[in-house]
Amino acid sequence: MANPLWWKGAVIYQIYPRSFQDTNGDGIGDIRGIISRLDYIKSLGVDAVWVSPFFKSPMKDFGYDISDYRDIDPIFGNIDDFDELIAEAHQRNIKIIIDQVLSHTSDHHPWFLASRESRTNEHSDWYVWADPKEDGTPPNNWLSIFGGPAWQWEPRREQYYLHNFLTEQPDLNFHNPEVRQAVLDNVEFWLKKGVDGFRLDAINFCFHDAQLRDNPAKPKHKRQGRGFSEDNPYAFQYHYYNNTQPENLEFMREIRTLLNQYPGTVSLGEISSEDSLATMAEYTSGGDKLHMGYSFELLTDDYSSRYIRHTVETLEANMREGWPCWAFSNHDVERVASRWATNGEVNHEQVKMLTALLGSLRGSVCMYQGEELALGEAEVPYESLQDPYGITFWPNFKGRDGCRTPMPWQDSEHGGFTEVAPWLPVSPAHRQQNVAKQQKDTDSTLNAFREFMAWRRAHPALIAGDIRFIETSEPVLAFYREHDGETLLCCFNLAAEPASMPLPQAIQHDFNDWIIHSNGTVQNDTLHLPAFGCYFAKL
Ligand code: TEU
Ligand code: CA
Repeated sequence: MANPLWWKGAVIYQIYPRSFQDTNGDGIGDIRGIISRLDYIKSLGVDAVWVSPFFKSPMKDFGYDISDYRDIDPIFGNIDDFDELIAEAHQRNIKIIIDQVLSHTSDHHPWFLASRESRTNEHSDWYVWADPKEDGTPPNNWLSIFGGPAWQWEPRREQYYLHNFLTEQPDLNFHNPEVRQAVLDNVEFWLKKGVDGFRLDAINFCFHDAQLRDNPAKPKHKRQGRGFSEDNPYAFQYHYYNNTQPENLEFMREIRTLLNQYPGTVSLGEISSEDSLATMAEYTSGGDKLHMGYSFELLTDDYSSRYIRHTVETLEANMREGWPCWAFSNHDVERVASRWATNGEVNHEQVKMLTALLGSLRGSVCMYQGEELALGEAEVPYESLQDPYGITFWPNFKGRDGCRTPMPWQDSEHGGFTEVAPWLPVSPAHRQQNVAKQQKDTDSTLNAFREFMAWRRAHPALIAGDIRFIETSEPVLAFYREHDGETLLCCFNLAAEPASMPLPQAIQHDFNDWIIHSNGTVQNDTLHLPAFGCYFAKL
């Protein structure tokens, strides 16, 4: 029987479908493109893919604004393509996790089109509507993440509606039980199709503060990280949606109850609150809420062993039944190869080390397409910009297009992604790092990725083991992973210069012959690590 706990310690490969592979020559990736690359995905040695939204959408936020939750957008294909994707993936023993954007819909969704018409119709209470203040201004001071007030005026109702993101992404009113039921019915539609789980977009945004209280101000030094520009006022508020709303936890239970009817399916919640470590623990506690929480904490600019250790240890201390899920990159943040570059340039040895580090943390991990190729953030000129978030805050914040440019499969004009001008240009630097070239190079990051993932699979301590950190000084990070009598020592040099640490315990053997990027040497109880070196050993 298939293992229902397959997701514990799984490696999940995130696909941004617009930019993965085009098969019908319109310059936009599609589901058939994913199918055509399943053998490549299999070759990476990952357990699952998470596919970003491909549902019917006006594409104001590139699919995170959904107008039909049960259909595929024609840009990406049709429902038969999706069925085939599931079948072909499952045949290769790859699980399929899909995105579910529950907190808001598109403003083109029939629910919203009805709701906006009047204050008295079947859907009038399905979104968050509020009267203006006496002077006609919005009901409170809430701001949208993407800029400006979180309230948009609707003349038909003479009321404002709430949108935490774009104005084209009105927030559903989760206080209304009919809304929750309708949302869960949509989720079940995909469970019946045979998906293996969900990445739940912005799941802590579902419930708003029913009293509509003003958000309190936040001191400047406490602003949220992750590329938020200093002049985005959103960063200077505490937000009521992520103050423990008991209703939100109750909704997590409703989701879990549904998933329990489909054994082996998993929920991975994207929780981006101010105190996301605590919120993650809460949302995954008790064994009756979400299975996994997606951590934002390593998507930040902070790159030091102290920070990484502190983050992982804090989460470990908070988390009980829940299981963490770590990522260094995704479709919303600057690619890690650039973000953590130590001298401003992508370094392939660093990326190999980071792959080994991410794959050694306790928890599941998400690797974002192109991370296996050491792709850095692409330069997207203002004229080519697509992301509305970036267009608003340019040039202080350049938006998310730099991590969303197409996959470079080969060294040709559009990198083998498409035959025509793609929706975002393929980066010339990425073309040099293409898949075909890296396949042939035994020393490439792509082959190091594969080799590491294969080795990881053979070591249950790395998948299921406990984690225990060792006292080190910068730039070395070191910990044990322990499972079933096996103890592995994992050491990483985060810097571009050699480093060393005292070896804490005698070792049985190292794995230097086994994995190319385990390359430390021991001399008189001291471990010497080359620049961006790693060391794996058995105690
Ligand atoms: O992102 C949720 C979220 O919290 C974002 O604010 C994220 O932190 C920000 O984009 C970082 O720059 C999810 C999706 O991942 C994102 O792509 C969507 O735009 C957003 O929800 C709205 O659906
Ligand atoms: Ca296409």
